[in-house]
Order: sequence, then C-alpha cells, then structure tokens
Amino acid sequence: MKIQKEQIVDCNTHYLKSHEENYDFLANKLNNLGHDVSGIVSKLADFQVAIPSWALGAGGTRFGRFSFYGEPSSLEQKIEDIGVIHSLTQTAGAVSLHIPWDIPSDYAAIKEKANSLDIKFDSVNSNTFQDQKDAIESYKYGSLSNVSQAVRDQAIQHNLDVINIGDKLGSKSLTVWLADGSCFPGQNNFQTALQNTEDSLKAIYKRLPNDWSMLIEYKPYEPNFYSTVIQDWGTSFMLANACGDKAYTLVDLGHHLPNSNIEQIVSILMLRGKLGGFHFNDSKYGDDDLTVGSIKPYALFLIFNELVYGMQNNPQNPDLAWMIDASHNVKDPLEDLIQSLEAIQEAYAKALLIDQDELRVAQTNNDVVKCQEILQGAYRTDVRPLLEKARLSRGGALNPIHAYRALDIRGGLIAERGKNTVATGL
Ligand SMILES: [Mn+2]
Repeated sequence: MKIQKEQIVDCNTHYLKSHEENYDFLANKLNNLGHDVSGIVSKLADFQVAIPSWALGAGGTRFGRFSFYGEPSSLEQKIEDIGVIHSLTQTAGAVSLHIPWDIPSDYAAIKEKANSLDIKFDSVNSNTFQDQKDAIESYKYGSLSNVSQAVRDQAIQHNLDVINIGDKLGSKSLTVWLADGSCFPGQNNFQTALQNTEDSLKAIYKRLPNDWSMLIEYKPYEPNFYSTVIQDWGTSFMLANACGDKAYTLVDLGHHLPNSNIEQIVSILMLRGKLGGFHFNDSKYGDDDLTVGSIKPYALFLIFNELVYGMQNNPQNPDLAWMIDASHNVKDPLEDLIQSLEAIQEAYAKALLIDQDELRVAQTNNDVVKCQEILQGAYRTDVRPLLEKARLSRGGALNPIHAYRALDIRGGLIAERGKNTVATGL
C-alpha cells in the first residue's frame, strides 16, 4: 500500500485554515521573543527517526498477543508500512533491521523499495537472545559472555554476519544488545562474564568496517532478573572505551531503573563524545515499551534539552542514530508509531525554544527560580503548529492520525494481506 500525495493534500484541506491561524499566532509570538522560527521548523523537518522492523506488528507479552490484522509478513511489507508512516509524518525516513528476523532475500529489490519510499537503512541489530533454528550452540546461558568459547564464537560470528548484511544495504552501524546475565546469585562469576563480553566485543569491533560504528546498549534487568552483564551506562561506556573510537554507548529510555536521571546520563556521554544512539519509548515501571511521551513527557523534554545542548556544543560527539524501540499490545502499531513520532518532535521543538544563553546567565547567577522559569516557559508552549508546518513543508499530513483513519489504512492493509498474517518480532 502506498499513499498518494493527493490523498494527503485532500486530508489537509479540513485543517489548513486553522493551522495557518495557529501558526501565524505562534510564529509571531516566538519571533517577538527573539526565536528563529523558520530555523526551528527546518530543524524539525530534517529530524528523522528510524522505525525498527519489529515494531510494525502487534507487540505481545509473555501472556498473550492480540493481532491488529493486516500485519506485514515480509520485509518488503514492513518497509511499505514505514513508507505509510513516513508519507504522513515525514519523520520516519529510516528503518532499523533486526537480524535474523529480517534478512533480505533480494538485496537489490529491497534497496529499490526503500529508496522509492525515501527510506534509508539505519543501524542493524543482532540477536543473540534467542536460539535460531539449526544453531549448533545455545544462548540459554548467555552469548558473548558465555563460559563456553564455542558459544561465544558463534555469537561473534552472528554479529559479523549482521555487519555483512547491513553493509550490503548501506547501514553504517551495528547495535548490540545482550540479554546475558544471571537469574540467581552465584550462577555467574561477574568478572568472568564481563571479561568474556569485552573480549567478544573486541573481536567484533576488529572486523567493523572503517566507516561503521558499534553501539553498545545496556539494560538493568530482564530477561535475567538477578544480574545483567551490561547493566548500566557506566559498563557500556567502559566497554566502548575498551573497544575503541568507533564504539559508543546507546541509551534506551526504557532500560533504566525507576527515577534514573537519564538526561544527566545523556549529557555526560555527549561531553565525552560517546553517545552513539538513542532508543525512544516510555514506561511507568520498567521496560514497558509504551508510546513515547505517553507517561513522562516532561522527562522526555529534559532529555531533549541535553541532546540539543550536546548537538550544539559537543562536536566531539557523533551524529546520533535515533530509533523508536517500542512495540505494545493494545494499539494499532502504526498509529502508535505516529503518536511516538509526534511526541519526539514535540519534545525536540520545545527544547529548541530554550534560550541557552539566558539559561547560562541564570545558572551563573545561581538564579534557581529563573532557571526553572526558562525551562518551563519552553515546555508550556504549545508547539504543535511548528510540527504541522514542518510536515506540511515536506508534503506530510497536518494531522497524521486523522489522515491514517480517514484513509482507512488499516482496512486497506487487511483487505490486501488478510487477517492471519503475523509480523516477525517481539
Ligand atoms: Mn532498545
């Protein structure tokens, strides 16, 4: 399914007048405050977030899974679904593949399909948290950290295979997330597990193409419930440093214990030039995989404040690989992704409204009240007309959820694919 430009123009007609009124009012107000409104709009229009190939079907829990029907059953269909989201939002111009769930059978055809929808191949993700059919060794007790050299070698080889696949598609980074750890005290020797992991990562890093980076993700618990080998940003940072200049830490919002100060983690990693990627989602308790901004939008804004500061002040940090990492059970996955993209853009736009010079002066004067006023003044601004303007400038929908429903995209997908297709993924 492909959305035609005229369909979006039609959907926009209904909203155009109120958009123009709202935008003019806001732009006028912000210009009077000294903001470069058109500069902000063009930054929003340029900001692209990768959609993971596993987020296009209904997510599940260990208790059950409820399909939304019409799910994509092939990589080609997954890319088509991202094309739908990208047409409407103009923010989803990349796909992040999960190997082995999404190994292309015809590389040229997949590249052509993605290209025709203006979608690039972002970071590729390896999977050593499941055993694959016909695999000789099992990851039941860990992969890169396993006590067995044979298991570690198999996991290393898998990561090299993933790099090879990504290279053929134009990807430039490998994301490694390990489920390795232990469920019971005494099960693992912490030092051996970490040392094995470091040695394995170095073996992968040694074979990384020169223009590639390796992103090391961390997570405090789950699926292991007593210890995780790469449990926090400090461990990831240490491993990235041990590997070399092309290895970075990847922050996933859901991979923190409750109340962690994620904005501070982001800030310190950027200062050291070691923040390589970012996974968006939201959560109340743990790695809940909820829609971005649905639970803690203010925390997301504070994180974006640090990201914007870092992007402006830390040339030592590379461009980030942005991705949504969420897949939940009760929403149409495409609508969920559209909402997530909107929340990301909203937090970014608000962070761009923070007057960094004014904030620095207030910080220098220890004017704590003023500092809060500056942050919250930006946060309380309704920036949605700026997002609409950015989408409109690229041919997107003024109201993507409305357009998705008005065009009955899900109905069309069900008619095309049937009710029984199941997307590979979590
Ligand atoms: Mn993640």
